[in-house]
Amino acid sequence: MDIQDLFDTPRKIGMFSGSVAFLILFPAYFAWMPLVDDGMVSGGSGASGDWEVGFAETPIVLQETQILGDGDTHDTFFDVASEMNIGYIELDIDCNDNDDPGPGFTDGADGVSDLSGVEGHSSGHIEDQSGDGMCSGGDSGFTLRWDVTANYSGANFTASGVSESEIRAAWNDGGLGRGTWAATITADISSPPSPLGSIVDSDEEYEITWTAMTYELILQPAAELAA
Ligand SMILES: [Ca+2]
Ligand SMILES: [Ca+2]
Repeated sequence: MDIQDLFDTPRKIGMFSGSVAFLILFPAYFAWMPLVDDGMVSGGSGASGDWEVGFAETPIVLQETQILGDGDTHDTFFDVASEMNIGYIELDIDCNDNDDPGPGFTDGADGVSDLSGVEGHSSGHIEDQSGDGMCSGGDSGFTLRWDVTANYSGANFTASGVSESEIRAAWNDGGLGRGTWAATITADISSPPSPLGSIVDSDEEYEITWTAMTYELILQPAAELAA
């Protein structure tokens, strides 16, 4: 067989070209594969290293307003069901008593939670809390907060010498915090001690805000940022 027989039809030329391509690509493929196995190409999840850790937050908010007289109570409920991790749950009560002329006789509020309907209640850091505060405007009243993910702040940080799976194990809510968060708010109305007192001020408006801060963990190898 001479060289003419190798290339005497277009089909034989095509087969020869395909063989050449295979001879070049095959060694290249096997030279590259060990890099993937070592985690040098794709960065396997088991590799330790430096990571930029961030939290992409999405708040779930429920707000209601209640007008309450002295000693009145109001039960408020917040049903939480999230596919994402829950960083924290917050209950904020705001009020601003401007009914009384002059200083003094400022109204107040107090509240106590009932977390018996929450997954993880009393198993760790999801414990009932109470609070109180004056209705002096701005960020007055009181705020209760529970970290569902332990030590959650939402602030970015750099983790050194740990694997991706170790970070993901440390930053998740463990499936806790789902269920019905409840609290009872009680109004404390103060008015001048005169027959007209209750006409001057007999109630207060309370703004009740529940927030579930959910998040997605964002991990980037620190080396890639520096490059
Ligand atoms: Ca008052
Ligand atoms: Ca008032």
